[in-house]
Amino acid sequence: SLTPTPEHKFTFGLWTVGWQGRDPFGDASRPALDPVESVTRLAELGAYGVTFHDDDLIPFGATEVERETHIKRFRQALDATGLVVPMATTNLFTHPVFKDGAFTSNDRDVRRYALRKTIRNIDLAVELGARVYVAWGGREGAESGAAKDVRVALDRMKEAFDLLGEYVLGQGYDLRFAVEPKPNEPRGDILLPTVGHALAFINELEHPEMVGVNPETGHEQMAGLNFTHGIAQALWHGKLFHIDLNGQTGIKYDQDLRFGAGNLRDAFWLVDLLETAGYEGPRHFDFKPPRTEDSDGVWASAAGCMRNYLLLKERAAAFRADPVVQEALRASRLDELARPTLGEGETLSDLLGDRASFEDFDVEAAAVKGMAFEQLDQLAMDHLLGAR
Ligand code: XYL
Repeated sequence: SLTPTPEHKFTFGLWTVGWQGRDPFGDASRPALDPVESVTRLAELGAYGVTFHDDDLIPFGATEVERETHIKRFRQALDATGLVVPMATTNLFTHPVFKDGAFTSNDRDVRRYALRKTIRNIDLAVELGARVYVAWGGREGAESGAAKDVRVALDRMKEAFDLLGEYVLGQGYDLRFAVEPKPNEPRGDILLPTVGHALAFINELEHPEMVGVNPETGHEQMAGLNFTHGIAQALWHGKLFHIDLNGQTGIKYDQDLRFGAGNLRDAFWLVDLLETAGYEGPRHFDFKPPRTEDSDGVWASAAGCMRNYLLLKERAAAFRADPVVQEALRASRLDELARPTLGEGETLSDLLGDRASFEDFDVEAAAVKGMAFEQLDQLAMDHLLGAR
């Protein structure tokens, strides 16, 4: 069905529907949105949960008493609606103190402050039931070469994740981290720019098992990469701890369109993958309703994210169930890809001794055989366009 329900596990960041439309060229085009209203409206639309940066919920600089009030109101809204908080994160980018980054700022005091700010919000995240803590390195980066010694900055980044891991273990929290890669914006170049960079970095940590990735559709596409392939590799490594879904049209500024807008075909393959690969985490939307929209447009945009996901889920399921597609998959030899290259019990020396695999292999005959990918892809297109 195309009606979102909590079972679909759709979640939204408070900062998404709450985005006021401020951009580098223009002021806010919408009034501030009360997080309590966001919770209520999202629940009405069929969402499962909400996520937040510390400062989305508790304005930066709030007193302790104000902080408690904000948390209490939010908690009441969660209780009233049944919405959950599966993930939280830290704002380490808005305040000018973070202009050179947080965990990797050249200013050591800023790094210490960033860790304290993060740890404070980790406590709150856990209190609210979060199991994943996202870390987007918003301003961890540089605009010029000598400004950042990248190898040393990575030492500091590792130090930060090791300390955060130590804290979580020490507290006995059931919480894992998810690194969110992004190639650029707001910095000229951001550290850990892609899923691949992040996966390699994680292996160097004290507790790699506690850290995975939170890839965002538009971020990989800003780097010209195939998002679905990145997600597939993250799944292959057992590292897809969370996901940020949105829309993007190629290599340009971070558009944060609603899910399904932008690269629709990649969205189709992504949903096909998530729905068949056993990913059980939230389907989290990290989008920005364009600043042209008023409040009705904001909720239409949020509803559109979920509707497009469900539409694509239907189309992808129909594609997989179609006997003609199954035949086309065989014609494209996907079943053969799934077979190990060596036979059962066969060894490397068996392969080396197998004349059929080399000396007697008819290279020319193998080379002329087509892969039949075009027929297969057109079937996908027909399903995506609702023509089958
Ligand atoms: C901005 C990022 C953030 C993170 C959370 O491009 O997507 O919204 O998801 O800090």
